[in-house]
Amino acid sequence: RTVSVIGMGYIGLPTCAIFAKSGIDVLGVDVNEDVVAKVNRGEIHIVEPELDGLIQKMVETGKLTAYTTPQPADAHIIAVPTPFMSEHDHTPDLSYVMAAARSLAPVLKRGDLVVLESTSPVGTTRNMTMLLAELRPDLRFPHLHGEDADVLVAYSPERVLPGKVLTELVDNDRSIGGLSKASAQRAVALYTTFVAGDLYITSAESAELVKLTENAFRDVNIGFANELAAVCQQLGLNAWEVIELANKHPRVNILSPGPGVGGHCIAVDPYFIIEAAPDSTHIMKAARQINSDRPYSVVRDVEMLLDPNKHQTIACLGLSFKANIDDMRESPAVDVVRLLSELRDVRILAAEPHAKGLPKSLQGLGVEFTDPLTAIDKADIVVLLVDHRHFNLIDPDALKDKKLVDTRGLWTWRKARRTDARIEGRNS
Ligand code: SAJ
Repeated sequence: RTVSVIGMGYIGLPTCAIFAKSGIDVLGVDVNEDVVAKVNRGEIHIVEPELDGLIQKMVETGKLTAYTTPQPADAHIIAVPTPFMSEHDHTPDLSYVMAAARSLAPVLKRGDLVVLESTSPVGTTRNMTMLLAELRPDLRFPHLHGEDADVLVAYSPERVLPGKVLTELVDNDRSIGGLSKASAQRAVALYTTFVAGDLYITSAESAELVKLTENAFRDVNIGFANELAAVCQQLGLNAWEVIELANKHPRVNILSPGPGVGGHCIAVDPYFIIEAAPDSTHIMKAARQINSDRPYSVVRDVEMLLDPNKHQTIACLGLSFKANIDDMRESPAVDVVRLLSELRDVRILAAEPHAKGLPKSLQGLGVEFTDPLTAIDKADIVVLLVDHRHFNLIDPDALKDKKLVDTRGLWTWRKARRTDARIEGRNS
């Protein structure tokens, strides 16, 4: 049996590795020639724990081979990006999915299974199938021929967390949305080769919305935490303390405030629901607004601490989009540093222990890259942007004479909490 995976990115490449590990011959496909050449040398172009060794082994044993165009196979998985059009136009950009379908169409044959894994607006799997049917009038597809189709089509979204991809791919439950019963069953048979979690069958449209819903849920909950942070700031209270104590309630579980929501999914996916149902998405829209305004409110907090008569140094700690990873793309921390660099009469020092230098978007803005302790030492104001474990270990004495903007509550609450008295419950 052969499986081809179209798109060897953050999801596609680990998926290639896991299928190959379970004994299937895998054909990895990517339009980027460098990626293909790299994979065929047993190397990888993304950072993900334990992926490099596994890819190397699978290529060496001949289980994984990479190509620049789709190849004949029994099952084809499409795992390409679905961004939105631009920063100002949040309509989904489906060109990668449709281009993948176009390139796949010529190699499709009777009995093949096609699974779309890319996060997609509701209806994409069906639209993609319509395109395949147009390009291959000699084959029957499930949107027209139901259970009598020649090619089976399904949607099954990944839900893995960057940094834990190889374990979550195996352990997480999965939704499988078939365009027909037979499609769903074939997709279930495919994923049982490596998924240890449960597989739930539904329609392609429901599965599409399930994926979007998961990330919109998280965005709304982070939005609630960020709104609470603004309320607490107005009332002179510590948001992290309020949240921690509210979370002692057995049915309350508030997430953590921060400088905004980054990454490639949570700040994007809610728009796919909002676009589809603009009149019914008040909470999702509000959360998006709150979360995308956060970098500006961090800058306002810094401005309040600035002395207008002095040239001051601001140390920004952390540039990645979340704790303990090196990924600085779509990072609210990077947005904050960029906005701070526009202020007058300030020197900006940025530190990111997981990186060797500034990301491209901060180069040429006068921002200096340095290590955290040097940045703190030279700073009048220290802005903590990412709750890396590394920053937890910083000696509080180093921060003693500094003005602090702690966007993650790492120093101002978590440290204080350790020394606070807690009255133990009777059963403890
Ligand atoms: N964040 C907060 N406060 C929190 C939690 C997160 O401000 O309490 C921020 C983070 O700092 C980061 C952003 O939100 O900037 C997103 O981080 P994340 O850890 O919530 O999520 P991602 O983007 O790494 O991965 C998410 C996951 N989705 C959910 O948890 C519902 C993952 O399971 C998905 O597979 C992934 O999106 C995806 O690919 O869709």
